[in-house]
Amino acid sequence: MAVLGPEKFNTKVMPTWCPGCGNFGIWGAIKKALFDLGLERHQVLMTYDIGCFGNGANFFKTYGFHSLHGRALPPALGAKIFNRKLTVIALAGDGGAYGEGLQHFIHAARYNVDVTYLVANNQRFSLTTGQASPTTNKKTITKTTPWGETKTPLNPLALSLESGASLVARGFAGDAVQLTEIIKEAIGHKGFSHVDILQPCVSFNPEQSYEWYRSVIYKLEEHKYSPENKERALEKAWEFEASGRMPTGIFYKEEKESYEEELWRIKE
Ligand SMILES: Cc1ncc(C[n+]2csc(CCOP(=O)(O)OP(=O)(O)O)c2C)c(N)n1
Ligand code: SF4
Repeated sequence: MAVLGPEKFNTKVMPTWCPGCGNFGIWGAIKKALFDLGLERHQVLMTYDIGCFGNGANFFKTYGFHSLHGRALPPALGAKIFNRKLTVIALAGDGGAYGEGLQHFIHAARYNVDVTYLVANNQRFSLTTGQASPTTNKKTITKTTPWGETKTPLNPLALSLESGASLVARGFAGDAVQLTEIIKEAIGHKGFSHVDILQPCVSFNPEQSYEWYRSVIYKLEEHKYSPENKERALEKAWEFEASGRMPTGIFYKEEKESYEEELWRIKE
């Protein structure tokens, strides 16, 4: 019998994403990470938001739960707290994660439940055809901001750092090799890990293209960066606003007891 590679996490359904969508790179990186970690399909639960990235519910062959908009985290946390053997990954777009589901994000980070949260950040509500999201840049013209976005974008990495996430990282959908390594570290980490993934939406966000990202990003691991210091991590989280350079990699990592570990220890 043939030994299956990362394709063992494929369903029979082919992705319906637009040709060139950044979600393809993320899809491949997640499957490779699960495979490299030696995980089997029955050992993994993936919970999904609503949206283009959330449609991954149809394309990953693991246990799955397709939740409501902004609600990928509640089923993930519930499952992990009561079945600590499961590897639990929650997936959402920036609209669901940082808009409708913002309170779940802050509290999941604060609780430090051992769940990996992968957010495909394309700076738009894309499935509904490109409205401004909480990470859309100021002055951007979209269907909901015809005269230009007036609000200041939210900084997701600074928010999860301040809220207590014990691993905080940024990846790029156009660099599947680095993204795979980041996802492996996030899944292997005990505690709440948040990976914000720069995801080009070729249909509704012409500004943040693959080329544009490649012109501003650099890798932390190539600059002798060490992720133990939260103050330093916060500086890195604000670096693009300060200097126009955008780091990718692991920003922060801290070993601390997870919520469910502590909970069950106290009970026992
Ligand atoms: C409570 C609720 N509000 C709004 C919608 C409509 N809706 C469905 S998908 C979507 C956009 C999702 O955007 P995002 O979370 O950024 O994911 P993307 O499509 O960009 O991957 C919206 C607003 C919904 N399904 N439920
Ligand atoms: S609309 Fe954007 S995010 Fe959605 S599938 Fe197309 S390119 Fe991807």
